[in-house]
Amino acid sequence: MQHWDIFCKVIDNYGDAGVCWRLVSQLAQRYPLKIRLWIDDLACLAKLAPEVSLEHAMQALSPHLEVHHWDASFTPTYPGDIVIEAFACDLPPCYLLAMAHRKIAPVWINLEYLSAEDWVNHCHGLASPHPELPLTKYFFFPGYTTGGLLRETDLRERQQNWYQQHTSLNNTSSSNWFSPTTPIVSDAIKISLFSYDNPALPSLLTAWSKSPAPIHCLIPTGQALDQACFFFGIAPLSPKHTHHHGTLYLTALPFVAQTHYDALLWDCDLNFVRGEDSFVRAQLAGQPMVWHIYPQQEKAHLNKLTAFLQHYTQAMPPALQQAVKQLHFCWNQGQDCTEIWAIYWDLWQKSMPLALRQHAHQWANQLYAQTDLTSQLYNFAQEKCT
Ligand code: TRH
Repeated sequence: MQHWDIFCKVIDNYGDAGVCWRLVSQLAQRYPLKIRLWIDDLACLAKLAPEVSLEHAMQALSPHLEVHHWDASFTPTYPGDIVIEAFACDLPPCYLLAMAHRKIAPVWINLEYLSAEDWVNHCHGLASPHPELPLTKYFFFPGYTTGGLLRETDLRERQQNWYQQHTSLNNTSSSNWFSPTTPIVSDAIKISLFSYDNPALPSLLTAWSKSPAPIHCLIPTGQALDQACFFFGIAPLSPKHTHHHGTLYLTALPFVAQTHYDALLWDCDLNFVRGEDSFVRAQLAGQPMVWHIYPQQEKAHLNKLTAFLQHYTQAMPPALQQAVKQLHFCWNQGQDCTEIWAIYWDLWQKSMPLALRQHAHQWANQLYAQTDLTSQLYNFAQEKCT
């Protein structure tokens, strides 16, 4: 049985663990492999995957999948046949040496961050020989024209089943997220908001509280919720509690397991997402979305954002294309979003009521037509083995 080692260092937030967890779960489900996930922050992983225990430095979650706490006491272990270094996290030096001493050198792959920029097309799959050891590292880029996106094989089916169940119950889906005392505003537009601290947030909250139609904003516990509560001058909302201001209903959500997060995206009319993994899930959900990109030094993230929007908005009618781009730039540069929100709202709800939804649906179809990341990565590794 082929043996895979996947190394993950959590820089901050949840994305590094989120991507690695999805990858190992999918590999373990699809292929006859023995997988070890080495991660330096078990607590972060356990938030996404509650089956992970904080008590055990090594735990077998299934016959094919082990989770190991990667800490300073890392001791040399026999390396896997395939070694994945997530996001250039630098392997432990003793492990690297052990790789070099294996009779057949492992296939060593650096799984990079997702980007729609052109240059990734040239770098995807490139080999880089180690300067001193008899090892070669390959660069694998997730992406729209490169290594694909993480996607479970049954995702679409689960989404369709979810819609069927909830619409057949007369659309009580939202009640899953709220406490029984929360008013269900039946005609409200539902918006999920998962973002970083953002100076633009007050302008959106203000616009939503003076909206032509009620808006129900669902915010997972975290930075955006803290910021929203501070803006309204209220004590931090406990999960499932609601603050009502003008036409805005703001409900705090608990941070749910990764397997449950999709249902929130499916349930909402518009999703504000961030980083990498929630951003991909929102696209696969086939609902309109706004991306808060992870800020990088020297504003490198703005090039990444531009490249994505170029692809994402290409098939939109020009007015919508412009509004979507502008909303993204205002939001990501922390500028006042009042005006652009009014334009976006008008196009979305009045002038072109179906255009955004249809576009989001078509975009998701395009992504589903592409081979997913796990299959591509597995095939890439097998090619390099031979
Ligand atoms: O949390 P993020 O901002 O993560 C990252 C990291 O900051 C990382 O360092 C950076 O490199 C990367 O972004 C680009 O955003 P992301 O990627 O969306 O990860 C969030 C994860 O949390 C994702 O797997 C979805 C999951 N999630 C839940 O499981 N439950 C929840 O309730 C919510 C809101 C999210």
